[in-house]
Amino acid sequence: MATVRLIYFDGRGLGEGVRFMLAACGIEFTDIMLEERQEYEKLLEDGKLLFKQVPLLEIDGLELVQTSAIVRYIARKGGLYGHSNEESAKIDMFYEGTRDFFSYFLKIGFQDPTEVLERAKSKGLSRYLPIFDQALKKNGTGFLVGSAMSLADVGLIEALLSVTEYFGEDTLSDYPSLKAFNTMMVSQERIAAFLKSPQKKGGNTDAYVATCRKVLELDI
Ligand SMILES: N[C@@H](CCC(=O)N[C@@H](CS)C(=O)NCC(=O)O)C(=O)O
Repeated sequence: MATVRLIYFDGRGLGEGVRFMLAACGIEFTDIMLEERQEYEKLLEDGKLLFKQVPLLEIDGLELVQTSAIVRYIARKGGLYGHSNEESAKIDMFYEGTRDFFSYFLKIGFQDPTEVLERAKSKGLSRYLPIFDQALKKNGTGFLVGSAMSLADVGLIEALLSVTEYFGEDTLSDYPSLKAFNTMMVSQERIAAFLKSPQKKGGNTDAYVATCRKVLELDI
């Protein structure tokens, strides 16, 4: 089988959702972690980055960019995109909600972590935890859409793991459906294996932030 390569950084960022989806679909992949500006420039010269941005996923002879397009490709390939157009649309809605939720955590280290986490708590947790808890309760299958795991669930567990990592497991105490979802998802065989693997990245370190700034010449 051809090698699947994810070109990103040695950190979570936008790459982490791609890693989660590859793992959930049982697709082995190699993490290519950018460290130097020249590596990024070479990708540009080779015409691999349509919008001059990473993540880039090389899979099935394709060079995919734009995180949402990447995870949807993986979801369709792995059967995690519902069983009808209607289900796929609902999965999209929930998945985009998980991205808005998760985006609070992306800024850690690029902005003052205390302020980022305060904002995540006051704006993010207060909005999204009740919504996802109610959605799970209403669907009643343990999953967000239909009766099987989908892209939406993988997006949600990625966000929830950051919630419990930064704010503690007790944060979910008032949300029984979310709490049960969290327990169920982390014990799914492929997700459990991924969480223990070195491909699961830790929180944003100073080194990760510095590398992103250097390679992409960021002014944030
Ligand atoms: N909409 C794009 C955004 C990708 C993006 O902003 N990537 C950053 C790294 S996390 C990047 O490559 N920035 C370089 C630039 O925009 O010049 C996606 O979802 O993939």
